[in-house]
Amino acid sequence: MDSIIGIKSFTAVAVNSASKAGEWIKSRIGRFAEPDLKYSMHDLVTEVDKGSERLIRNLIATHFPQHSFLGEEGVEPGPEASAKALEAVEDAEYLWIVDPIDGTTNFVHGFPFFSVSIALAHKGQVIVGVVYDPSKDELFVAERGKGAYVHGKPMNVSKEQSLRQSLVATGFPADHQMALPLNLRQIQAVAPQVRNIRTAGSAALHMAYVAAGRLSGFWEIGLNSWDLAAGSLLVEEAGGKVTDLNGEPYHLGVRNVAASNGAVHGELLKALQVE
Ligand code: 2AM
Ligand code: CA
Ligand code: CA
Ligand code: CA
Repeated sequence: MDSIIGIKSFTAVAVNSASKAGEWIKSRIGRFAEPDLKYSMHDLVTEVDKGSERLIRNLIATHFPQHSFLGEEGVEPGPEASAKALEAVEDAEYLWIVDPIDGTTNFVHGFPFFSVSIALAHKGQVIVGVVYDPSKDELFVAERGKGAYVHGKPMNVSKEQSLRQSLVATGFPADHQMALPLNLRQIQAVAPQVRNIRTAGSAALHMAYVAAGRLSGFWEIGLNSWDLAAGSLLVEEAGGKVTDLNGEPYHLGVRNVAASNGAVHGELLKALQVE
């Protein structure tokens, strides 16, 4: 009984933090100082990313001061620093994993497809996932073993049985040396096999759309735990499948991800086997 009560209040805090941060982010569209470049000209951060993370971190700390916290803006840029930061906390009893704005480039350009992503992991397993889209005021919530919901309505993955009938999404990696060329080869392999491909710029929201049945599948390479943790639970609880590109089940260290309605997963992974 304890754990049920506990998980409920975890979810309430996650939802409350995501919607408060989302409202604030929305109020700052077009109202922020010149973005800083993090790793390259493709990697932006604004005062709004930092402010959103601070807001969420403070709200969570008020309720759960003992819990660990991993947020994108608290970590040095680059894949090595991200991997190290995750390693340092992934065995924590309770770990909050937060992307304060997923889709910063969209936020900066006023393209209304970005989200706040908040996950809670218990000993490395995601037990609560919340993704909030302030532009559409859509709140996606999942609790492990209890299903996934959009605004309180149960969500289910889509029913397509083959790639031919599938609408899938991907994301262009920021690393233009290795990852982007690989992604472009993947797109070349996948495009002829699917109905069409979308790439809208927020991995967390793409995952939520797979959970909601709006996309049959999604893949992206070079992501981090804060991009995927919340969305992974949304997809799983909506009846879908989340793995790495070798088909290994999702865990917090997965950087190259495939998510789908389950039925087209094998076909998608196969199509993605390019050099
Ligand atoms: P962000 O907006 O939080 O940075 C789009 O393809 C996805 O890639 C988004 O989820 C985006 O998250 C992420 N992304 C953007 N720049 C990145 C970078 N330099 N390294 C890794 N992921 C990045
Ligand atoms: Ca970023
Ligand atoms: Ca992100
Ligand atoms: Ca971010």
